[in-house]
Amino acid sequence: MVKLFHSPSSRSTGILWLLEELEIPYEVDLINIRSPNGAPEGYREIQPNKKVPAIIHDGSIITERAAIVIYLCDIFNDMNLAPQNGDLRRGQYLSMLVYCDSVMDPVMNAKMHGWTYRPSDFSYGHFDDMVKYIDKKLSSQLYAVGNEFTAADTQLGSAIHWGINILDVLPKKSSFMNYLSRIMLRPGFIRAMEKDDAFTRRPYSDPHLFNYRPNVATQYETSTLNDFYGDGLP
Ligand SMILES: N[C@@H](CCC(=O)N[C@@H](CS)C(=O)NCC(=O)O)C(=O)O
Repeated sequence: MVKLFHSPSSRSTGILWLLEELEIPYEVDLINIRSPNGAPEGYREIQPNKKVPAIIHDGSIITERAAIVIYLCDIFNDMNLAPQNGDLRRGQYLSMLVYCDSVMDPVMNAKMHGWTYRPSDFSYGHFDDMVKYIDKKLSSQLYAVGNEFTAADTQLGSAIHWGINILDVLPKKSSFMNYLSRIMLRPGFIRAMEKDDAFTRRPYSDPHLFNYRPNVATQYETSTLNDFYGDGLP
């Protein structure tokens, strides 16, 4: 059984979405990253920076979103969400997964916080280069890797969803909006949003007694995507 360490409406939501797309059983342990001191200190044993997501599977702890996606899809690929070694798309798939975390995420945050820096000084470069690259890609293909949905779309889709619908930092380019309308209507995305919505109304684990709470993911109240986004649904 996979256990996901998760905080609702955060970077771990993309992994929750992936788990829904994979259609595998999983448990969720809610981690309160938003308390004044962040996640409980004991959680550092799972994630060294006390960040979500993290997963435990078969006694292994896996951290970092790209690594979690690669790990899960290499083991659970019944839904065919990850091009395997030998598939010409494998390189694009891996590159996009890492690009989402190591370029898109930091440049969007730098932009949001109004940082000025020399793009050549930082590995993630310039926000505008990222926008041009992703716009070009999504103008010529339907998904992150060609015209078929892959696990990379749970990460690219999450980044674009956050960038447009939550942080309002990405331009509403037609390539981005069309892509969002494709991915946000997926049953896996809708289920993940419904669960996340229900999680926001659940009490967290006692921060002083960090423990594993099994099966909370299977007990959730239902809501609709419209309830979640209101009029903001693209
Ligand atoms: N490098 C990590 C970053 C994860 C991350 O930034 N998580 C945020 C969630 S939005 C977090 O847990 N922040 C809490 C904190 O830093 O205290 C990954 O890609 O998995």
